[in-house]
Amino acid sequence: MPKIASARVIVTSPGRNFVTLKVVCDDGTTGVGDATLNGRELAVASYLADHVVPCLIGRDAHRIEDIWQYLYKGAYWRRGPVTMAAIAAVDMALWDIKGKVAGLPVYQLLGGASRAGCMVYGHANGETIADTIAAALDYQGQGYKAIRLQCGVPGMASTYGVSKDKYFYEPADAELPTENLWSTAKYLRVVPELFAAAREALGWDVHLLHDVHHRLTPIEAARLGKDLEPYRPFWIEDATPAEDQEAFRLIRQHTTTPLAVGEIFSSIWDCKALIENRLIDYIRATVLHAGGITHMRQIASLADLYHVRTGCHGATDLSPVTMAAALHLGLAIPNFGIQEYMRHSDDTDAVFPHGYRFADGMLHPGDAPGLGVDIDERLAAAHPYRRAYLPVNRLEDGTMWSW
Ligand code: EZ4
Ligand code: CO
Repeated sequence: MPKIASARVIVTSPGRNFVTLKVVCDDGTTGVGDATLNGRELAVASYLADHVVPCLIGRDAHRIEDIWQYLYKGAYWRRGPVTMAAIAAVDMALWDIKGKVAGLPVYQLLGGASRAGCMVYGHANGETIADTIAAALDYQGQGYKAIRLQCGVPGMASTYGVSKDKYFYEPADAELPTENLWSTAKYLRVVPELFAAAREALGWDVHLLHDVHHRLTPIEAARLGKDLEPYRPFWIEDATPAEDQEAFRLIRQHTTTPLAVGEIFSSIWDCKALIENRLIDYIRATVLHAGGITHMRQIASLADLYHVRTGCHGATDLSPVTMAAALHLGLAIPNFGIQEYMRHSDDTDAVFPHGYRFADGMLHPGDAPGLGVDIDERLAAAHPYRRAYLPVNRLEDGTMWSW
């Protein structure tokens, strides 16, 4: 049995910050895990290096479940994004090791492929509706079967999800948080226009998605859901801040537009009531921020009982290690729904050589043993950490709001 000999935390910034755990076994087998928490990276790096790694040395790397329980129950302090990202990194690395030792890709260890590949959605965004439609047509031309649409709000200087670059949206862009302004009234007018224009230009054979990014009240979200119904969106995401889970009952009562939530959830306990009360259709928790493959698989199993499918977060702040782990899990589980795919920059891809491939609107994790992804530590060292924050958001009168 491979014993854990050492583990190191690698912080690198090839275009954006990533925290990666590399676990090394006494037989030389290595595994990688992603521990990136956007804007709070060094907290997880310290949690891992100072508090988790010392407890790993000498353990049997094959005992994934036991190590998960040891780190979760053994810390006394449970849940939370820092803790769960750290546990996730260890968990991903151990699945990577188990796959390499077995000579099998991780999806085979999880039960084998349930489908040909994982349907992904790309991000079409633009300052104007016309710009967003042009970007969406480009994705459609590349074979995407699902596209997220975000556009600027007339009268607002900046909007969530809208970037200058056509393919890369990178919100963590400043040494101190940028201040954005927000107007719900202006926003609620433009989104239905965007969807009407999109159906006109793209037709009905492509899934269209939208991210509200936690900004509406329940009744406003209900309004948006109703207004978008004629255009049959695949989902609206994070319609309201999900710590108020009862809010989703109100939205549900008013609209048949499917609801997705959970990218900032860190455990099955954040998902449980929403799933069991049938208040959502897609759960967006990820292997990275929700405790690794081991815990995310448990969330997906719970969701499956209630016809809730996965729609895992896959923004650029989740490294290629998380993307690979998500694809192995997504390929294997019965209730995979869709996977977000915001392509990484060339610099990021170079630091994290990986085997997953896009074809026909889907990503496939590949058949290399383990996760099929690694970190080039020499290259990583050439990209030192740079502090970077997500923006904050205020209403036009200065009131602090959710970003
Ligand atoms: O704002 O990943 O659906 N994707 C998103 C992302 C999140 C960032 C936060 O780290 O909401 O753009
Ligand atoms: Co989102």
